[in-house]
Amino acid sequence: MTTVNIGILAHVDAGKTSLTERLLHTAGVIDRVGSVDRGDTQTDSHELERQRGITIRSAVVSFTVGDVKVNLIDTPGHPDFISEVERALGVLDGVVLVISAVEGVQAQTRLLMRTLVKLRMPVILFVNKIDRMGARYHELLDEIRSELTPAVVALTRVEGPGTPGARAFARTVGTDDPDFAAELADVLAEHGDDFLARYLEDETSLTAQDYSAELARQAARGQLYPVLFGSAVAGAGIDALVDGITRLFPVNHGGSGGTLRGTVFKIERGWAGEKVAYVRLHGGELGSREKVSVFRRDQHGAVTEIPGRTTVVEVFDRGSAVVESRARAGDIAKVWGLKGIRIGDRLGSAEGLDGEHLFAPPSLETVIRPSRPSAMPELYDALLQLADQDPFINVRKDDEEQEIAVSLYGEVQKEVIAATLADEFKLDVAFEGTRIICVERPIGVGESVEEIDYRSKTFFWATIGLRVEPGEPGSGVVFRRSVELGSLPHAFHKAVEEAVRATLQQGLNGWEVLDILVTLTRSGFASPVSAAGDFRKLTPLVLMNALKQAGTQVYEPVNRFELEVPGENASAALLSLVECGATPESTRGLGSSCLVEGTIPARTVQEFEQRLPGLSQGQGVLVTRFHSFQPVVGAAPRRRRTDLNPMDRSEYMLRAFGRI
Ligand SMILES: Nc1nc2c(ncn2[C@@H]2O[C@H](COP(=O)(O)OP(=O)(O)OP(=O)(O)O)[C@@H](O)[C@H]2O)c(=O)[nH]1
Ligand SMILES: [Mg+2]
Repeated sequence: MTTVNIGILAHVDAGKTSLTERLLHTAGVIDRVGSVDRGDTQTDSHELERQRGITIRSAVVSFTVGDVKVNLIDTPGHPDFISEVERALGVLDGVVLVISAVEGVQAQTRLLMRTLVKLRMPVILFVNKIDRMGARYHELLDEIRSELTPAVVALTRVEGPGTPGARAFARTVGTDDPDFAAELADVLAEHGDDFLARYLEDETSLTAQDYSAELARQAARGQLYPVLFGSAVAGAGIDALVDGITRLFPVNHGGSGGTLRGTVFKIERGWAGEKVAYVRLHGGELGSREKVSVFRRDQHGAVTEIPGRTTVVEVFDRGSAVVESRARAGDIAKVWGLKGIRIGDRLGSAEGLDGEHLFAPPSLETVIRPSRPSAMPELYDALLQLADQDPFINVRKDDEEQEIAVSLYGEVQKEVIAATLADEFKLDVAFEGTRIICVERPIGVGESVEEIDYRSKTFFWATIGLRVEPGEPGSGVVFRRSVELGSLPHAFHKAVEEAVRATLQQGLNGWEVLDILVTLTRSGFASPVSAAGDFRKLTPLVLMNALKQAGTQVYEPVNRFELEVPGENASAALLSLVECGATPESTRGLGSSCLVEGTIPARTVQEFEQRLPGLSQGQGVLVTRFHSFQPVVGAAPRRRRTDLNPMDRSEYMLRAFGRI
């Protein structure tokens, strides 16, 4: 049996979950089509998803067509949960990108399609909701060509769009659709030289099978995007979609040779609170009670290998059910027994750990407090468990201030975190507003030295000199030494480097310091009294002194935005954007709406979002994503008045011991 792993992606409410349900029904996995509106679908299985009628976490289901097993990942469409989409994209063979036949191409659709094109991912575009009033066919195809990609061909035609009885029919070469062959040949010619040559030589010699084979070849390479129309709710056009999924995407033949290579893309808690990892196998095999190496990149960029052993390995079998079995290349497996497992880990091989993020990380953060102050440890523990499922929330704890902060994409995600803490952990929490995450960069050069003082009683048995200066843009933190090699034992050197990186989490204004070059200019130790701890504790003091001399500039995040509003509201929207500090760069008509693109400071996105329904009769759609950092003009925002950075802590200790 062959396997294909597909993802269903789209903007919010396009019908991904409804389509998943319909596919499961068509494949005979479920007897009755569940409904998002009733809250009884297979993939929106969490209480919160059912209450809200939106998908929050991606979910895996499986069905079989002929001898092809299809593992399907239903993803959330709301931009606050884009990290779920990112993780799914790393394990897919193909994507069904859903577009509503009524609402058409949305800003989120453009963002997703751009990413899919960049990844060269095979994509089928499925235009859903042809049964709804206002559904379009030719106009929508034009919209797809101009807004997404010209490399498309419609494989279905529609009768009665916009009516409950709308039906979709597969277009075939050489029948009652005389234009189809010419239209298909035209798009196939772009990437099919041999095909084009044969077409030009004698087009009548090409059979329907020739067209179909060339179409499958180009679709599987992400060179051509077939468009299918249908309705998830009414069941129209689904057979053609199933046919496309099994014929147009590259399938895995399940060879079991080679070394184990797997990607962990989802973590769940089992009944007893144990971790269950969802793993896509790219190579090799994995079974129950087997030893496995887990590879991970730590926060300092080093790859670590952690030994583990599986207890149970299950593969998807029909629907969301799983059966215990050996997982083979191409499979998606649920793996029990790997205790410390995290999202993004690799099994068997470190290959693929270098992957860059496809979408920007969250640019907002908030402090969370439990309503019962004594529940801080429980809250921290609960958030760490949530971070296993979504590491982007990046839980941070300040012990001295008894504060916990998390990173966020937006307000809906915040509400979901609060509801999850209440439902699953019985914790009531309050948030301390949402603020943007800034960064600091050094603006000059600074240097500082602390020597072991043999005459007076030295507090730290370590000599450290550090110089800081601006690094290359995008270089993060670069640490190097100018002191001669071998002068400092490895353990001490490592302690300095680790302390440098930890200290730079909070610069002069409390923000992470980036694009900085730190050089170890002096070092010394007193044998045998010096210990790594001396270096670890003294480094923050020296580094922060150097940083103070260098000075830092605080940068705030700026997002790119795409705003779609009804034409008549465009000027009001533009005015409001400018009031929010945005820079609109282009404006163009899109049917009866207007599309504005530009940049907006992340700090005003929320304010603009609140204004938008009022100035667009609830019809405006705004999508923003991180673009760059820009220097903050005027007073630099400090992370928290209460934050004691490591420098202050060391200084405090030294004062306490009478050293300064
Ligand atoms: N008329 C009609 N309504 C549909 C169709 N497909 C989905 N819907 C409705 O559209 C709404 C959203 O459907 P979902 O399946 O939850 O959409 P989704 O893309 O999974 O949404 P998120 O996961 O929250 O992004 C529901 O009210 C569905 O009943 C369709 O083909 N025709
Ligand atoms: Mg959904």
